[in-house]
Amino acid sequence: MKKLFTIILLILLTKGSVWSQISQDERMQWWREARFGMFIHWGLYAIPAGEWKGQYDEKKIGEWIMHTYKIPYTEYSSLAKQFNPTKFDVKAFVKTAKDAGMKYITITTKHHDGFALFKSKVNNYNVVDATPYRRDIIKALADECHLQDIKVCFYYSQAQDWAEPNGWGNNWDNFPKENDRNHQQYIDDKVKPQLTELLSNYGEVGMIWFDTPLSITKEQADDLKALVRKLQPKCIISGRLGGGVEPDYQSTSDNTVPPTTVAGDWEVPATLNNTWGFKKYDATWKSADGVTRLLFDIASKGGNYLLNVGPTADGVIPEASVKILKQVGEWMKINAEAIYESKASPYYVEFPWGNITQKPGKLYAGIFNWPSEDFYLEGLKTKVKKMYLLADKSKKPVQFEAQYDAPTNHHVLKIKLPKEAPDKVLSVLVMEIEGEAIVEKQIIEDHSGKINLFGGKAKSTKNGHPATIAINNNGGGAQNWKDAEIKLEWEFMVKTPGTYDLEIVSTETGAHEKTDWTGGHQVKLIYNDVVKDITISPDAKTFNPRTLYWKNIITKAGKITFDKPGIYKLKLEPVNILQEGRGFTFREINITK
Ligand code: JFZ
Repeated sequence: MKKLFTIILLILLTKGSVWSQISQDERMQWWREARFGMFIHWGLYAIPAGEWKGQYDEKKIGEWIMHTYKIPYTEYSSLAKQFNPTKFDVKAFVKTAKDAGMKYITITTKHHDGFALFKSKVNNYNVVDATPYRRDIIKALADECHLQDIKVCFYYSQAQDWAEPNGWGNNWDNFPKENDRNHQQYIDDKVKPQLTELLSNYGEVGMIWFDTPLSITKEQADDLKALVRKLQPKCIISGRLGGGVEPDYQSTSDNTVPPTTVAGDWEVPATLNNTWGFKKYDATWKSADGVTRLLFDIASKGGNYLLNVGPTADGVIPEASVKILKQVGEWMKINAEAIYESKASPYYVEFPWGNITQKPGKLYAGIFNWPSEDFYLEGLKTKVKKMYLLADKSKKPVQFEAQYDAPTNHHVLKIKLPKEAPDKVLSVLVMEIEGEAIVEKQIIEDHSGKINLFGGKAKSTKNGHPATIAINNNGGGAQNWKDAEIKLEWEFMVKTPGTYDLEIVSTETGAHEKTDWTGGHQVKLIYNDVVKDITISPDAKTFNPRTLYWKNIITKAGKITFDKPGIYKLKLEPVNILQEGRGFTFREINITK
């Protein structure tokens, strides 16, 4: 008997440590499979809705209104007396997310203004204690999500808190100077107790979405991570924890989609218009088509899409948002197989026609630029057994011809698509493949006579040693390339001799409300014995459907001639990179027939 008791005691004692330890893959599994979630920014800021004492600003995000107009806490907090979202229908919120095909909801439990949408015993600046509404919105949402089997996740601003003298960010009230504040006191008195409430009182929480970790130290971040792990080991920690402490995944800059596949777990937080919190005059809605294409593109690069709604003060998700998400949901009803549980494309760079997601044994080519004639997929070494359109329930085979050019060791699939695309937004062509998808590394002229020298595919060196330029600014170009010592070189295959057009592409970047671009950089393009001196100038601007806000800037660089088929090299060597702004936001060189 005594032995049995000892065994039971041991099991109970180890439960907290052993059974609660789950692997990173187990923790991330639901999130990786989900691919698509709803962000909700809701709070007192929905009352002014972008206007303060007759002041408006198109370029300022709604949830920052207290900061934008330096509204004293005493004045701003009085908004709580007006917060009474009587039209709030939590079932409608969850239905909107589920109908769009979203698998998780991340709601602001406390944003930078310090106001909590949940009952907090440690701070009465919250929806239950400080408003006529008096109900715990987070509890309502958490219960409904659990009931409807959709993950509930909590955004929590762990540093900025404009209601707190020891929080970060409020430099307009009579608070201590930032450097004299006791940030640790703020974390101990509000952040950790409220995170404990959120992770103790609302059932299983899918994720804590931390944000703007202003000068959060490593110790503070470690502390917050340990607290989440202790209270709910399965709960995911988002990318903006801070302190250089490893979160469970990375967050891109807002509305920023990388131009390539990106390894690991990452997520794009994005708006449906130009604000997170509701603004009564922001009608800059993205199109459902654009959002659907971004959903596919982000998944094709291995990421998740966290798409935002900003409910009004009376608790309603704007009709325009609901409409867009409903249309995305219509597309998902037919094509979700290409999104859920999908992995990134086997290719590194996106295609002009769309992109590719994959699952074991299948590639899903998502085409938003439907070809008027034969469709070509170049560089896939893997044998394709069958092709069909995902929208075609009968899986009628799509005819294709696998071509192989021995001299260049180049594989081309020539595909006979139907004249009309099954879905003008984005049509998915399924390719059943034999084994793993393997693609050629060599850069080869494609069937249309285009050679794409993408920045990320160059060999980059400084004084002969490997050097890197990060190709991941908002528009997909180089991030702050200011070192003129770094040189790029590509090797590529030309199939058709002749004279081609040469253009250098750089990108806009910066806050989407005020994008910027710096030209005037001087570079040399060197190929064979030809040297071209080019000044980066805005000869043309093109819309990039992946970035929506940040355009591609085209610099015409004249012609380039190849006398015979074969392997060529081209070098881009900066002569002078202007140091102001964000440097040379180089993206790629295109050589086109
Ligand atoms: C932050 C918040 O300030 C904002 O109100 C909203 O909640 C958004 C989702 O997150 O804004 C950011 C944070 C980080 C970047 C951009 C905006 N970033 O890293 O580029």
